[in-house]
Amino acid sequence: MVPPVAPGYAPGVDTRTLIETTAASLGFVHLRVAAIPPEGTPRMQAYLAWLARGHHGEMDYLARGADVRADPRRREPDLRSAVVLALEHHHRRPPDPGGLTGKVARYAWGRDYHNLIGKRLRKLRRRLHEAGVANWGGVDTAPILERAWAEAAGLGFTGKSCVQIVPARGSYLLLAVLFVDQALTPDAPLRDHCGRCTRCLVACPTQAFPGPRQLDATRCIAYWTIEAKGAIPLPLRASFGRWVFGCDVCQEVCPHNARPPDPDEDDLLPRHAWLDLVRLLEEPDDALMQRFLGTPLRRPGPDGLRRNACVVMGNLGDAAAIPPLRAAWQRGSPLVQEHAAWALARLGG
Ligand code: B12
Ligand code: SF4
Ligand code: SF4
Repeated sequence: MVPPVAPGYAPGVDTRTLIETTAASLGFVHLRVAAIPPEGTPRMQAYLAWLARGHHGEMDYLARGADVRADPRRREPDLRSAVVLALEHHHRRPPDPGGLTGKVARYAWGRDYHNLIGKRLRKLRRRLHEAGVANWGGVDTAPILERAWAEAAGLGFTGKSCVQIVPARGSYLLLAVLFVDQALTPDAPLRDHCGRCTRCLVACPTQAFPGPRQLDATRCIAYWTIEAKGAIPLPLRASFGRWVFGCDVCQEVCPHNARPPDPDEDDLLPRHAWLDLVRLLEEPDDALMQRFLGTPLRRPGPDGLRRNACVVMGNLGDAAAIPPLRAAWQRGSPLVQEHAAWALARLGG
């Protein structure tokens, strides 16, 4: 249940307090503020270098809206401050059901955060408009470099794994950014808390980090199982292990995530922490998409999910996967057929 929006805006309440009370009433757990610097978005050079290296792969949408991403004032000239908000999704993984099942990254266990946070953000924006505060922002899909703003606002520090980490709370965060037309009191950025640790860089199953705070998405399991439409490169498949959607390895090994998980928030209950791989292969498209309605699991589409399921089945080394893989190889789409053939070859089937 989302609590109601904060009661009426009392004259004399400063804008930061209004934003903080409203955001807290909407369930945002973290909030920090950065001033928009004269030169625009922080870390923009690192972002452009990342694009130039082709580390975004097929995610062409990231190259679009570059002018607004570089400076949100190109969209709304009066914007002065960035308000960075976050929810936590630090949940306990349900026990391994065993058999032919695959793992899902934590952020995708429940309701799609685009909807969940988007709804809360719309309420916050409406409240600010009522109070005469012009604003613009979004969650994930707008051309906003969210982690760069989170770093500048001191919401977290940038781990060597690229993720934003709140000291003592961890990195299982979902971010949103709201720009406002007022000069709010900014927060100070945090210092680096990684020190000499390199666990994430070493643990990444596909060696997707060319260096600290650099990620080649074209090697990342999250990229291939969620974003990419085509065939997963052969040399990477065996490294995917049991990850059928997303990957949490670089976060699971991080000492900042060692605290006990939170009780589950209603909307992010771990409904889909493990997926039945045979069901993914056999369920008709409509039923599959209906089952995952309102969750991030719809993003790869039915054949993307089946492609991922074939890879995990190939990795499980269980002969029970051979009959469903054969069926997929006989009647699946060309993408699914090719991944089923790979898995069958790996299982000796
Ligand atoms: C594209 C994308 C991806 C791609 C590429 C990820 C990447 N590392 O760039 C893929 C599909 C691989 C992906 C994976 C994941 N993603 Co993603 N993704 C995005 C998206 C849409 C854009 C990110 C982007 O612009 N990347 C380009 C790179 C260059 O930028 P960046 O890492 O974000 O920016 C930092 C670096 O430039 C860094 N930097 C560069 N040089 C230097 C040098 C120094 C010294 C320092 C300190 C910093 C630094 O500073 C910037 C600020 O931190 C954002 C949402 C958004 N609009 O921002 C979500 C987002 C980053 N993803 C998110 C999540 C949850 C994930 C996954 C955890 C999902 C999963 N479990 O499978 C993984 C994590 C992988 C990882 N280790 O980063 C969250 C991150 C939450 C957090 N705590 O950080 C975001 C913010 C979505 C959200 N609204 O919550 N993602
Ligand atoms: S999400 Fe997984 S594959 Fe991607 S960088 Fe982190 S550990 Fe590597
Ligand atoms: S695992 Fe270590 S190096 Fe990686 S982000 Fe966490 S503290 Fe930093």
